[in-house]
Amino acid sequence: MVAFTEWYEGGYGVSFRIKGKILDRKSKYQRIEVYETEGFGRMLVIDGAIQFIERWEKMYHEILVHPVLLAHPNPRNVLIIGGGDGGALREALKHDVVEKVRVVEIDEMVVDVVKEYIPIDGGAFDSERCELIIDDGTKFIKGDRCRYDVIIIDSTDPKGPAEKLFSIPFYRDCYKRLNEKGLVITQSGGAYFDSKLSIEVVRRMKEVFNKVYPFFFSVIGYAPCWGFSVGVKGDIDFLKIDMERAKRISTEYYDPEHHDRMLFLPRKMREVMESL
Ligand code: AG3
Repeated sequence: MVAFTEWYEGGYGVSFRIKGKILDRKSKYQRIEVYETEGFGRMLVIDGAIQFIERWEKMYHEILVHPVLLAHPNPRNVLIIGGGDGGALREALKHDVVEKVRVVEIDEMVVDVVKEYIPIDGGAFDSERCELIIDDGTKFIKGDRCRYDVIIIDSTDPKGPAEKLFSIPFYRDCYKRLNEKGLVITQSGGAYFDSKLSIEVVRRMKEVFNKVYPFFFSVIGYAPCWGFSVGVKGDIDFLKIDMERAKRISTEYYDPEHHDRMLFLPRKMREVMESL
């Protein structure tokens, strides 16, 4: 039996049986691999970390995109940092009020590989509402003069090129680039096998944003209970969403009817988060 396993601290593994390796390339920034899994389609792995599996990627991309877009009263301008696979872009474009989505991906090879071998963007990169920029997100945001309603940080983990995307100076730059009111969401590691990261992201975001909402959602392919953290600028209440707009969007995993329940945290985690 051939399997691919991603190991977490302490020896916890996330494993898939595979039919074969489709691709193994090194870019300027990272190692990119694509596998054919036995039962769930293709899988993208970057520097040994599972990024998504075709069959399950919506679990992550829906949760990363819809809660923040529906909590914003009028999200017209969206910035995605990372997200070179186009999954978050595809979900963002489902919102008819969104006029423009700019994707800033550091590694062009990710875009090319996914387009050719696992095109989950479903044509989203060809949309007139999308602009793809190949650049380092931290550098880009410093020189950027645009304002956004929502910023989505769809990055790899904070080892290697993505490390700066988890820093206070970067969160400050995001805050500056938001309109008067706005939201930022970032993936923030597993609740149990990366808890230090989940906690640290919230601590750092609290230094910058007016309000921070951490939550966890199970994403097949990642460690159990994957972390997401939302930072709010202005007086947006992340617990309230626009149900009218929600009705116009089809989802498999994110359930607008139970939006607030998504913020339930395991007890210890809640206590830690509240103490920050
Ligand atoms: N988001 C990657 C989430 C982090 C996965 N981490 C891990 N497996 N250790 C980027 C890919 C989806 N657009």
